[in-house]
Amino acid sequence: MKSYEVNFDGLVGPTHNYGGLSYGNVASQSNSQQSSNPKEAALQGLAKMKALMDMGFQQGVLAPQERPDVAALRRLGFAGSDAQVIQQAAKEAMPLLVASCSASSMWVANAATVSPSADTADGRVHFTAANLNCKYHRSIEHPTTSRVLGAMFANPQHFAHHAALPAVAQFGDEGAANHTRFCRAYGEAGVEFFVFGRSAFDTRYPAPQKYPARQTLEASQAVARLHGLREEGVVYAQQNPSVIDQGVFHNDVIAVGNGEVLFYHEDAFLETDKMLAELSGKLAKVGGKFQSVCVPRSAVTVDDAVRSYLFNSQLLSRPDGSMLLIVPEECRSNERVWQYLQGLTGAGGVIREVKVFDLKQSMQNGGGPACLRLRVALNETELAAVNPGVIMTAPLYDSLTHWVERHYRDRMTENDLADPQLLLECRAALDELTQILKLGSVYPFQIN
Ligand code: SUG
Repeated sequence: MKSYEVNFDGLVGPTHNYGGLSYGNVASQSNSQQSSNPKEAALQGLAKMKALMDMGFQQGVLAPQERPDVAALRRLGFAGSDAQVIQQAAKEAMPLLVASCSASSMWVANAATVSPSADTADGRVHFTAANLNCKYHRSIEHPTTSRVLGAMFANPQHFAHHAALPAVAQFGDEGAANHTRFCRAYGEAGVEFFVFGRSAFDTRYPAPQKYPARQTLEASQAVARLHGLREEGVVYAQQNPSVIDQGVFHNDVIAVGNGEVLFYHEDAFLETDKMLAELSGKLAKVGGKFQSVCVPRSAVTVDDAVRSYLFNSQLLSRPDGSMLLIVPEECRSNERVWQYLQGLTGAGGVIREVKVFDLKQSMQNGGGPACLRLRVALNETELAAVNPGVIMTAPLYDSLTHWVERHYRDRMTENDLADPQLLLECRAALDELTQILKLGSVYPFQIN
């Protein structure tokens, strides 16, 4: 049976702004308070989806969330009508209003961890929504994420959904951004690679000194258990704490894998050789031949990687077995990174081509091409069971583009977030979106 990797991209929501909310994420911190352009952000994301679809890849779309999250503000003690809640928060606690307005659900690599059916004990595709418990503005995403994923992958015969892990730092889980799957073919059993930043219960593991490690070993292990993965099909590795302290807040900022290939920076992991041997051994047991492409620090520094997002790229398989790398424009403007990429694609190895996309609106909050997509490997039968409303087609692209043109503002600052009218605009837009994507009622304003 045919199988595919389907990339579901997060549609940027109408409140996209630069809130400076993510300590440890260099771009989020350094662009704090700049004015943003939600319309441009959404169109940049849609252009990437359309381009990948036109290249022949399977592409889907994941809906944004209701923001401002008035219910979240009410839980923090703000009361009255929706407009009063927003105005009171703006007056007394602007950072909380900003957090409740973040469009951060666009970075769907953090929406969930997904295990394809070939890896799981019950032969279903498993999803665990990420609790994103390290940052308040992200911790409020998972209830809606779960409803949206449930509406996209609704058939219980093929899809199993798990609620987010307990919402404490010891089970901090950031979803697919710290998870990679290696395989010979998408429909065959593979090896799932979980990368954590610290252990919550075992003090023998080192931890970063400056910035938080968002993913714990215990969270990754819990996800593997929930999904029914075999021990032989799982590898755990620790991220190098010193790169977290240099701004690598998720592993997908310093490594990306696809098929049998891991593309990574020399400083990405601890005990790299042991980890590579384990990946290679376990992949061999399911018939695969592991290949690693290491980028030496002499060619690209960790700082270059963080600024250019070289590794936050999408590594995609082409029909002839070679691979294509989708990188952000920032890679072309970094001389060392661009030179490295020229050498890489010219060397006759597995990565043959680089395509550049302008995703500046998202990049300025630390979200590159890989952050914007959630990968779901599906066989033909499973793909046919996905809600067809969320699979990208030329007409859907046109509808979504017009929808953005009609509903989005082209400038957003803190003052705009305090405007109660914004909530009404967002709800009107999202209500229409659920009809375009055939999601049913998934937002708090639709179900309460
Ligand atoms: O969680 N930025 C996101 C970026 C997530 C990127 N995802 C992956 N690497 N997979 C974060 O730090 C910034 C929001 C703000 O500051 O307004 C933010 O949430």
